[in-house]
Amino acid sequence: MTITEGVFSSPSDGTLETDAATRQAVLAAAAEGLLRPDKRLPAWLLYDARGSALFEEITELPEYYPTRTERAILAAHAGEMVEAAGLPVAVAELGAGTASKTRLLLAALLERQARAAYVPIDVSPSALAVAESALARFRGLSVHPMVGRYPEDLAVLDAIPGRRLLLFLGSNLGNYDPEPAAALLAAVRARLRPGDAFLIGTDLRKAAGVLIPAYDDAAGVTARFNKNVLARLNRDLGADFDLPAFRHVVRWNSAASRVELYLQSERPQQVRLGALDAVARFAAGERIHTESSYKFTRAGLRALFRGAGFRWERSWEDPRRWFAVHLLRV
Ligand code: AVJ
Repeated sequence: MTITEGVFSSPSDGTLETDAATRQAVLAAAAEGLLRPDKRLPAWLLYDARGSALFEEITELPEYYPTRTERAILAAHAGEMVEAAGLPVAVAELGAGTASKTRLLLAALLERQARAAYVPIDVSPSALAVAESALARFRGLSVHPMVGRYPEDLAVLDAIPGRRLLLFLGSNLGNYDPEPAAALLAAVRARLRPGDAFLIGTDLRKAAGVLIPAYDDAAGVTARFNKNVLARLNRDLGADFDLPAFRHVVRWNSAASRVELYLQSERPQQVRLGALDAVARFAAGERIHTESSYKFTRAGLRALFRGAGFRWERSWEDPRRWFAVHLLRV
């Protein structure tokens, strides 16, 4: 297959730090999120090179069940999943990261078709570089990494000819509030063609006693992951956040069915946002909302998928029913 060159910004040429387009988006996010009473930052900001490496560490924590649960579902059913998608197929993935779980699907696919294309799309060039080198030993696989965000950069899917299997794993959908989540799914749906398949992994609602430790681990890795967003703003924006003056706070919001991550200012302080030529003011105890991680119900998911114009085909779950992977059609 051929993919139009130039559509992709390759992670292997140039620096692994923030590119110009991403830097503009960082500035816009800080301007919009930090100069207001209810402070917030978009979750994608967490994934610079260090944030992506810390997230990989999170996936290995004993308390963080989603990655190993989804991996077990994929390990048990990868063959069925790719066959259900319909072969031959080219694979694309939103938020691919290092593609550590995707390798199970790609291996199952390459047992059934000799050659395959894989287009991992991610905001983190360093994570994509890891994915690319890990996949180099997969015979017959051509990898075309793409640095981008979604829904903004979904047009890249148009360049992939033939039947496509689009992956959206890791409950990455859970980072989106209900309205943007519905809009993202509708935008994905609009890019897919008849015959394409959409495989999406979603974390399910469960006891707060399981959820909270998954985001507030004993080793403090998630706290470092969360605070790293401030280090990123110091670098990309020339801000002067004092990291020790902020505390990692995790809440389970049952009404909204989401885990909420915050950075709480431990004292009154002013932070200069260099490139924005502005100052963010914090009262003692004031928080920045840095991430939400929605936990879905089956009924909620069915409504969300249907509302976006998808046809649900089947789901796979782990025995504890903590996580689900769904195959959807246009
Ligand atoms: C990558 C969005 C699925 O919400 O569980 C993990 C991110 N943040 N620990 C999640 C995350 C803190 C993760 N997702």
